[in-house]
Amino acid sequence: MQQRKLTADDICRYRDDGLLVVRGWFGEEQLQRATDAVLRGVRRKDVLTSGKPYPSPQTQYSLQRNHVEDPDLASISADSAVVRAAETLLGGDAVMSAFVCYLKTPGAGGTSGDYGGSHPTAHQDYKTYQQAGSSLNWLFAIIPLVDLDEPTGPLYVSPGSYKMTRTERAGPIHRVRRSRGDEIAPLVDAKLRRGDLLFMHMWTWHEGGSNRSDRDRLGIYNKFRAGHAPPACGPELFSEKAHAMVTCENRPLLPHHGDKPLDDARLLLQHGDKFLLMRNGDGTPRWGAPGGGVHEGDRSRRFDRCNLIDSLEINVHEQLGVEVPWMTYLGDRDRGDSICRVYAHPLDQMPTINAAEQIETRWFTRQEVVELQSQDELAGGFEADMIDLWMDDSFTRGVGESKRRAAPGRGEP
Ligand SMILES: O=C(O)CCC(=O)C(=O)O
Ligand SMILES: [Fe+2]
Repeated sequence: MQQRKLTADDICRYRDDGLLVVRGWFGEEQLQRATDAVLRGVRRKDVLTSGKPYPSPQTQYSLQRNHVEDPDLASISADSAVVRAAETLLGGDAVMSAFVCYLKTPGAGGTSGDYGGSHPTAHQDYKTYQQAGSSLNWLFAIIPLVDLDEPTGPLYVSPGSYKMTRTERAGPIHRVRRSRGDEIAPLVDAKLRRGDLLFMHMWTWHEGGSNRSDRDRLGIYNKFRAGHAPPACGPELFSEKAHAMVTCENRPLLPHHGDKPLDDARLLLQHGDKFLLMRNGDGTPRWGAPGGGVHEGDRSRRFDRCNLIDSLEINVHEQLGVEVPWMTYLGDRDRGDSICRVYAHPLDQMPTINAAEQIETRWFTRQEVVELQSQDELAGGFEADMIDLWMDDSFTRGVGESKRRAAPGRGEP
């Protein structure tokens, strides 16, 4: 095993190129255990393969999220030297936002083009509608488990392409102007080999080649994000077991976890120093944030089941007659049998509220919400906490969108 710590030169290269390949990072024993774990994993029945058992030809198998419960996948993913290096590049504490492993059998195709439509084959994975992709400070830690050579399907990357994407501050959030595929430098083969480690910036354009060899193409494609840069469309929840297993020097790396269903989503609507709460004339007289249950569109996806923005858009429109084009994730609250997810949306102008029959609305200051809480007049009980989270400017927040709005008609993920 060679280098396990980034040098000043590595850090400069990452800043210049938006990617860094460190050769020979992993030892053979760790690689073999991970490889065996992937092969165990793809034989499981719950793997996402459109029902084709491994090894069917021309098929991509994905191990995601709770497959990290396999100890050999957990240990390579939470490898402390990898996490420390990710923290150096992210500029702060890192958490794991996605565990992903792909295995492509011979004949499987390459990755598809960008969802924005500006490149036919390459893409970048900053996406306002995708759980890990919608954070504003994240990177890939890619661990090829075979040589990604010409026949097996290289990973092509566009050095420096991340610099073409720009952000601008818009009040409490940042907006991203994603670069277009025709603005970037040509893609080159990253020449990844088994044992290497690739760090890749969230805005770097890339493309995975098709597998024209006679063996499997496999690797781990994890995402790490800065702890203060939550995913704008809401994180996936890992199992409690995964949460307990995936730690780095005793620090849990999976902050979003829970085995209960996410079945409620609420919106904190802010205008100036006021927040809109509503109550239902025929129900309990408590005041709560608008929102409610999860609609079919958000339930039916296999991936990104935690993006509840579409449901919330629908519910808020029904309740208040207000169109909310985007929102940003704040936090989750345990409600006993289930989990409630809360988003926020700031309004520049006071909206016209056309509340549904029976619904009463009122704008409250934070202090008034705190008073409602002390009088036990809040429906959720977490409304004041969420206001405090929203006002905490140590977080870097972006725009979260429903998939229906951001990428209509696009397949998974
Ligand atoms: O197949 C590959 O090597 C690239 C996969 C990819 O684009 C991704 O994981 O985001
Ligand atoms: Fe990608």
